[in-house]
Amino acid sequence: MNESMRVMSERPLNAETPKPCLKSWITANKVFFDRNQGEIPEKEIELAEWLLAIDGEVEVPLSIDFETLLRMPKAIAANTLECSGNSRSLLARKASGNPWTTGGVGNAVWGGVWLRDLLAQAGLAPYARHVAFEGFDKPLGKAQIKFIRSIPLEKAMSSTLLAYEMNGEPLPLKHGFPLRALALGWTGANCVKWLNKITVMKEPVTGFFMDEVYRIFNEGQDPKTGAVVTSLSLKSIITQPEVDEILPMGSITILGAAYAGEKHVEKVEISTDDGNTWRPATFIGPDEPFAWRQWQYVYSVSQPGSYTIISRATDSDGRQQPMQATWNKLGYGNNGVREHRVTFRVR
Ligand SMILES: Nc1nc2c(c(=O)[nH]1)N[C@H]1C(S)=C(S)[C@@H](COP(=O)(O)O)O[C@H]1N2
Ligand SMILES: [Mo]
Repeated sequence: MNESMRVMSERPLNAETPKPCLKSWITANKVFFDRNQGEIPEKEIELAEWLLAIDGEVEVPLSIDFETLLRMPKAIAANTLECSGNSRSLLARKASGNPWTTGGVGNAVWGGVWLRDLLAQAGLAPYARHVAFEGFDKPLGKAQIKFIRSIPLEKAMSSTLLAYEMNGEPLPLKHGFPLRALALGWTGANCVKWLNKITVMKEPVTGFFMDEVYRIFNEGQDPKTGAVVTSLSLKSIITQPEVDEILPMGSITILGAAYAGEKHVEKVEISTDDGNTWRPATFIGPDEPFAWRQWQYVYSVSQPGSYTIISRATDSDGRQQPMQATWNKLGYGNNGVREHRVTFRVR
């Protein structure tokens, strides 16, 4: 696909997946959104020079080379990766951060090894509770703060992949070559790229990227007291038609995707009257844990004019996507039905 990415900043590189590419279940590597806090390494590291260190609250610290990783049993998982701030710019009340529309997301099939297999090799010490990840990208800005993040041990042991492959290709340079963490179903911030250091800890790691950002807090609230952003929120997006598209009268195929992080999307409904009445959309294609589901709905329009459609997802716990997002200072997790409405014209 020749669609071009919507670049929000060049250095660091932050760019959205092109809208038309959100219609495919797989998001191709070359159009997969980019989110960086620091500098993307200039070129691919020599695999012979790369080592993954595992230490901290372990019985035996390890140093793993790439060959060893490749010889371990391979794990494959589909996973929709979304930046915590995706859809931020669609919020009615402005929030600071990159002005993502709907393209701070993509879905891929990832190949690698389960983190639990490596942790089992190292052996967990009695006080092991958290797992911190560090990559070798260089920080930008005066403060030179490294992007270091930790996740709770339960997540590390249950559903965290260390991926060296993305959609059947070696992990591309800008997506973390040669290895990245993927806390399946959790936002991008929990998925450290260019991974070369894993530290098992008693407490969560501290620092700017854990305590000041990627937390849900309000104006005047101390960020540290806000909840850490983990699982993606339940959300549906309309990928066709596009906002302000002009279409001929007749049958209009509405397309979209829905995702729920660690939960399963059970149902997607469409409303053309701002939520007074809802009709079920039909799912199409794969239904995999941690991955989005595509849906369609055929809408017959026999009069020219302006039309607004909204979509609403329901998860396996019966929870519904909210009509309006809950605002927070950094605009994370915008999954509001109304914020994602699409208005188009028929002539
Ligand atoms: N080492 C490192 N890992 C990182 C980041 C980073 O800046 N450095 N950004 C994170 C954020 S906020 C997101 S949303 C995802 C984006 O992954 P992608 O660029 O492969 O889409 O990577 C995460 N992992
Ligand atoms: Mo992110």
